[in-house]
Amino acid sequence: MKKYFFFLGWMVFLTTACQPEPLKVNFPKTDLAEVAVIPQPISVTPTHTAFGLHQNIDILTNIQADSLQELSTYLSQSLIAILGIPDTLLQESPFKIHLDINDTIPTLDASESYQLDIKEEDLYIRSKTTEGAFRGIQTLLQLIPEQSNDTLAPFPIWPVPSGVIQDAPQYGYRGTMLDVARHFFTVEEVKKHIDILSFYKINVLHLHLSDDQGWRIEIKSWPKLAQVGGQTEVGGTPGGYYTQEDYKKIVAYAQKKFITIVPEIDMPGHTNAASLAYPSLDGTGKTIKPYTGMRVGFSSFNTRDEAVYAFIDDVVREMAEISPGPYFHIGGDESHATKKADYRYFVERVEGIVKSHGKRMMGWDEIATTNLSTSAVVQFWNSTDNALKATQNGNQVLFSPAKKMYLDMKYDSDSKFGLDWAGHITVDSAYAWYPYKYVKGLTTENILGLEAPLWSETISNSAELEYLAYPRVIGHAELAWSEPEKLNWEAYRKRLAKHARHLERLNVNFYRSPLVNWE
Ligand code: TNX
Repeated sequence: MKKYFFFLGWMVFLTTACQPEPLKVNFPKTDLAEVAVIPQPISVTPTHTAFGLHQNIDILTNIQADSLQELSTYLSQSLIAILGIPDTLLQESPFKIHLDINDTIPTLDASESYQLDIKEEDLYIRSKTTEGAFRGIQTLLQLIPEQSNDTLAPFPIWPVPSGVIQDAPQYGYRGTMLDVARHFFTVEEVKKHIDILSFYKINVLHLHLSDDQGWRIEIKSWPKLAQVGGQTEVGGTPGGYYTQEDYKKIVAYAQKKFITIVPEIDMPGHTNAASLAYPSLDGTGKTIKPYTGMRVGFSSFNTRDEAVYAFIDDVVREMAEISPGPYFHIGGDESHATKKADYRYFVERVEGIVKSHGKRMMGWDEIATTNLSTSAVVQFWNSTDNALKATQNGNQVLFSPAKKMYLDMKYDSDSKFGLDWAGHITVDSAYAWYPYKYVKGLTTENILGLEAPLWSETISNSAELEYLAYPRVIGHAELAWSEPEKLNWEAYRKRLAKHARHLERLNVNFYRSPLVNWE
């Protein structure tokens, strides 16, 4: 059993021996139920003492598996960063964090469920899968007090309140979308976003990789898509694109944080950049020029040209090869320059292509007006009719109603960035609603999950992205994870206030909404 240990800085000064002194500490009374955890767990049972987190902690894993060793390293690195303690050194300690993967605990049925069992000298993170353990680690990181207690021992201790937490998500799909087409975001910017999202147990990042203003992913069989289509963005600034190597880096980074990347190639509308690169794709007959404005609905592929489907087959194949997740998103929104019958024909053909490459098709809610197979996922953003039509057809619906979940809507008229066509979305309005009650006739069973889209017409860097996304997406993360009976704005508001320290540590430029008394 491989073990990871924390360097015991103080010991080096006190003694050269490698045995830590027994630590007998009288912890002040703690209350696990008082700690602000977001998303709120299913059950929290305090036992009013504490686990003495300090520099010398032994992290143990119960089975030999590379994935668990990786997780153990991730946990030790996270603790080093949060506590600001020296790097690891192999050293035994009576204080142990146990990463236990166990198939037999009945309360841990779902793949993401976990249990934290926190005692004075042992802290157990139990789960059925490494994914569950990763979610449990996020909870543990939120339990660490901001300040160490330096009076309990000759070295700092961060007392983690003791007790038991049982947890599992409400929805298996808890996502957010980033539009890298209207403005390009670098690999590093996307990685930073992933770090913050994973802290709140978000498990899907949907990348909107193409639109009228830009094509952002290298397709080797059609190189001009990125080379020509990738040059522009909204406002006329230089765009950019991901090479396939870049994209793989994003996918791999996300995977380590148990986030699935969903690639979207938007079509048959929103295709000006693609048609700029290869004018034969166009179905509007207009001269294609670079587009850097903010209008929608003017472009279309030629849906009756076989060569267009050969092109799409190449694109989907190349994307499927570098996207390990189960989904491929075809867009399908606002195809106002495509005739209705052509649109239907197009979506049905493309669903066949997506399936032939082993992926499950996703599309914006307009695709519900076509003849879909039941495996397709309909992303409800605008039309409740389309959402209902989807469920009547047996399709699962991904919830992204613009009035509640569009992260690109302004908070209020003073917001520095954002649009307002779906209204202003305050932090409480984004949180205080129930997805399963939002569309009459739709129940929890019809809902695959939630996804908060961030369109990027008005934002172009991490600071602006974070201003719009945070804290609203944190509320969406709780809506998607926690049981509906637990959702309560007043209680959430108080917990969110206590998360300023976490967001500051993660260097997030979050919007300090006046509705929250930030601590
Ligand atoms: C609608 S939502 C769009 C996007 C825009 C967004 C701006 C959707 C499927 N289409 O093309 O960027 O509004 O809020």
